Amino acid sequence: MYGSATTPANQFGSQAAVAWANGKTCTSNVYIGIIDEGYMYTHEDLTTNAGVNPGEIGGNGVDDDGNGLIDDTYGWDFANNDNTVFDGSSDDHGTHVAGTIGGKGGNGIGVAGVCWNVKLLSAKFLGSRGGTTANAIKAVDYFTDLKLRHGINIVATNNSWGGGGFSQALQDAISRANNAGILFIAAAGNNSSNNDATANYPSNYNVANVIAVASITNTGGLSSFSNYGATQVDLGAPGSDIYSTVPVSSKGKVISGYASYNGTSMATPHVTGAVALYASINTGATAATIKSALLSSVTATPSLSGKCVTGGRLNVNSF
Ligand SMILES: [Ca+2]
Ligand SMILES: [Ca+2]
Ligand SMILES: [Ca+2]
Ligand SMILES: [Ca+2]
Repeated sequence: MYGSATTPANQFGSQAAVAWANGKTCTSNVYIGIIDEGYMYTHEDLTTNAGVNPGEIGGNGVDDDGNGLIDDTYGWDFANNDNTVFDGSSDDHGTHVAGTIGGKGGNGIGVAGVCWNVKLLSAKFLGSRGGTTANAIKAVDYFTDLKLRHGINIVATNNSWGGGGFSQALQDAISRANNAGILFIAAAGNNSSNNDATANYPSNYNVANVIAVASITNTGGLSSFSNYGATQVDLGAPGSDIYSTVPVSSKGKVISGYASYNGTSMATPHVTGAVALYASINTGATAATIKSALLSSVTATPSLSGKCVTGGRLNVNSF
């Protein structure tokens, strides 16, 4: 989250803390869909930013909003087909992603996400054995439906996942999200490989709303694990040794905790948080406008030159 003018300073940080110092701390009128594991919406540093489906009354056993899902208050668990999107300490990856997007800022505890005030919603499709493409499609369409039928201001989904070959059905779902004005921000993958040569999905889907994110280190290098691609990856963002929220098992209970993770999964939510921040300031900006502003505001970075479309890294403050 550091930047050139923070203490400590790190020019290779996302510059989010510079944006905060300039008064850009987000507003809660923006929703982000997390397509991942579930996330710990009761976490001490996430609960303030836990979004709820406004059309659904929780706990009454009735599908109030008519989307076919009963009591989908915080989202839906497509992996287990139930309404508990948080199922314990195994939902650590999703919780880590959530904290980078929208850990509550300025509350004196834990971490701060790029977007201090945001509404997070969950479409869980990853479980202990991964997830299926069929459930990924349901997860993408879940948010598209919430936006189209309820007018919820969902500006982007965070997709810190990958695997499987090309799926026309998944591409069609991403296109439906595109038509609904929802950006699809995707991890480039962790195989140290070139996505132009070997396609990585979903980050390689050729739909206008897709933004593919590589990972950089705190010294500005391409992370050793990170995929890249001069035409198939858009930009870099911090993804090595990222400290964020996790659930922790302790004495038979699950409590709020923090941990450092590595991956393009961790780079991606920096971009998603930045998109949320931009959307909160530029109310009504279209997905195309947001993407264009994002990609034109990067900081040129030698390690990313020729390795991604922009040749640069996320700069939250100039975005
Ligand atoms: Ca429902
Ligand atoms: Ca209900
Ligand atoms: Ca569940
Ligand atoms: Ca905090």
